[in-house]
Amino acid sequence: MLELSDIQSSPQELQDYYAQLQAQQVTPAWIGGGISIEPRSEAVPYLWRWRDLRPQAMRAAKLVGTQQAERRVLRLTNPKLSGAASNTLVANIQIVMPGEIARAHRHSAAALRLIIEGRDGYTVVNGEHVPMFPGDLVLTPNWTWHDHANDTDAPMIWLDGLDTPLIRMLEAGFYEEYHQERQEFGAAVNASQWHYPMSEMRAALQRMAAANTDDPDEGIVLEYKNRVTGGSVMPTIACHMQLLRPAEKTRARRRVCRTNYHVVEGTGYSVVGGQRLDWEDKDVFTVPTWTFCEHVNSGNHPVFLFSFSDVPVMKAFSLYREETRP
Ligand code: GTQ
Ligand code: FE2
Repeated sequence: MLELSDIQSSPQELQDYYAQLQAQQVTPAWIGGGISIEPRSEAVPYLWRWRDLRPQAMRAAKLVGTQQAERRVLRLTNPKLSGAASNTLVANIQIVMPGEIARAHRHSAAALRLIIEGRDGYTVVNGEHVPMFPGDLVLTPNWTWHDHANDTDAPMIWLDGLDTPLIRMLEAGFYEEYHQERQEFGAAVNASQWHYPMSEMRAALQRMAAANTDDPDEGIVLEYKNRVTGGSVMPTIACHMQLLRPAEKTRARRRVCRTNYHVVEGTGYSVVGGQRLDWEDKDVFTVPTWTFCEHVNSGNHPVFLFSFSDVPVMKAFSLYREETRP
């Protein structure tokens, strides 16, 4: 008969054994925490208000130059993490003032920008001039050269999303400076492979709303499709834009991924892990993995909710799950 073995050791024997193992840099796997029955995040839901962020971005622009700061960036920091909004993806606010440039470099972290304020500043991506208008999504995939410039008369402020915490976890961080401060570039290219204008996204969502073709679980939401591959915008990051009609309330959903949201426009709230986050134009909030989340438009105008997540990473390893709360 085969059975579970039942061995009663003395506490002293066990203690001596564990001490020996420790001295040999070996750990018994049967003591201490191990597996959890479902994902539990160190990170917590959190909201950053634009009305608090904007003045601090303007202050940064007074206190430090782009000579001093490679990038003049404020990292939105999850209360339970160090210097990052989520475990895999950072959400940062960057400001480039009139007449300023942010010098050219490249890195193994992938980055996106969602333009918040200012119009007609630009990023040069691998020698291509990418225009920036409010709500536009600009990509700088990993190892692409990029520099930013603002030759307008108003500040350019945007939200940066990068997979730096993931890259750090994978110990794959590389970084290189370009041999010049700026790249050479030609005429602006609209809707290039690096550029997803808000005007297109808005029109596509409004068409969906008019046709009433929304999924009851998801609502009216579109994923940005990489113009070259047809897949997620970048290998590690997927981007979505959701339209919430006035008084619309989504069903509570949870997913195995980390998601950072940005309110492009509108007023409402999200209930994230039982916590209500009231938001308005340009606020940013983070949703940890496997946390129920529902969104409500409490205003009289449509809400446009942008989000970026690490779903492609989870899918690549067959780890992705999602569910609607029954
Ligand atoms: O604009 O190149 O927020 O390299 C963090 C790192 C922005 C950028 C960030 C970066 C950039
Ligand atoms: Fe960069």
